Amino acid sequence: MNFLVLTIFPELLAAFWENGIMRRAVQSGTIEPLAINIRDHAAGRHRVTDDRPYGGGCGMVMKPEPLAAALHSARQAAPDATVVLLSPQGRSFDQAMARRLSAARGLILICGRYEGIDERVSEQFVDLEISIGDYVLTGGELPAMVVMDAVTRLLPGALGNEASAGEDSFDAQRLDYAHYTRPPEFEGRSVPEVLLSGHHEEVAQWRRANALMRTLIKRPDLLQPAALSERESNLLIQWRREIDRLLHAEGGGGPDPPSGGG
Ligand code: 4HQ
Repeated sequence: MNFLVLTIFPELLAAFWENGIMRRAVQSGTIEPLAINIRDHAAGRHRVTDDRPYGGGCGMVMKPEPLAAALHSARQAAPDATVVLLSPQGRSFDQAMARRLSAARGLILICGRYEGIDERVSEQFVDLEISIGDYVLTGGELPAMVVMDAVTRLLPGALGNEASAGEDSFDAQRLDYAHYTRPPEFEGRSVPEVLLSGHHEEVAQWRRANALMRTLIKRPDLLQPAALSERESNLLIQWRREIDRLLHAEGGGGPDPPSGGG
């Protein structure tokens, strides 16, 4: 997949593309990334890319002409690519959107700086406006990297192991289960016994239950009752009974509080 990033700071992307799974994806031809310096498409001796806002006020706005010219050159490299603008006004990025984008013919990612880009560029050229979250950054480069990272690991061959991306917790609307590696005891804490047992079906059961419990405790908003399997509904009912039993146990006050100490 072609990733064409329009930015005034192309150096920001180099480290991202030159390391880890992104680097491997470049080497295997899974992705073909290119940063296009908007300044290279700006006119005049000073190659100015920003200007003062009409109507006054603080901050600067990215001029439309250099952006349009940079976009034109990106379109020549990838005529069928989806044009994405990274901005806080965009639709919230999530795993489902990453999945949809992984089927695109390519992505042209426009990274604004300052107060953002001239609205007419957005109206004229942008297919999709994406926000990576409700906070304000200094530029669209980090959001563009977030989108490319999430999309790349979904492309065939990018992770080496085809199963990995398909087993993602968010595709199943669940958090991941807890992971452990050696040593079997660390600072007095043991790895759950069942994971050392070699019983694959029991391990799988423990992981499903662990993922469900973590989701219930940490992100209950993810649990859609309709999306629960019968096995999961039964687990939830069982846990609720156990919690009720503990809350209404004789003595009323519940178990003794922890002693502190540590
Ligand atoms: N910005 N998700 C302002 C973001 C942002 C976000 C990008 C800040 C664009 C001009 N982009 N510039 N959050 O905060 O995507």
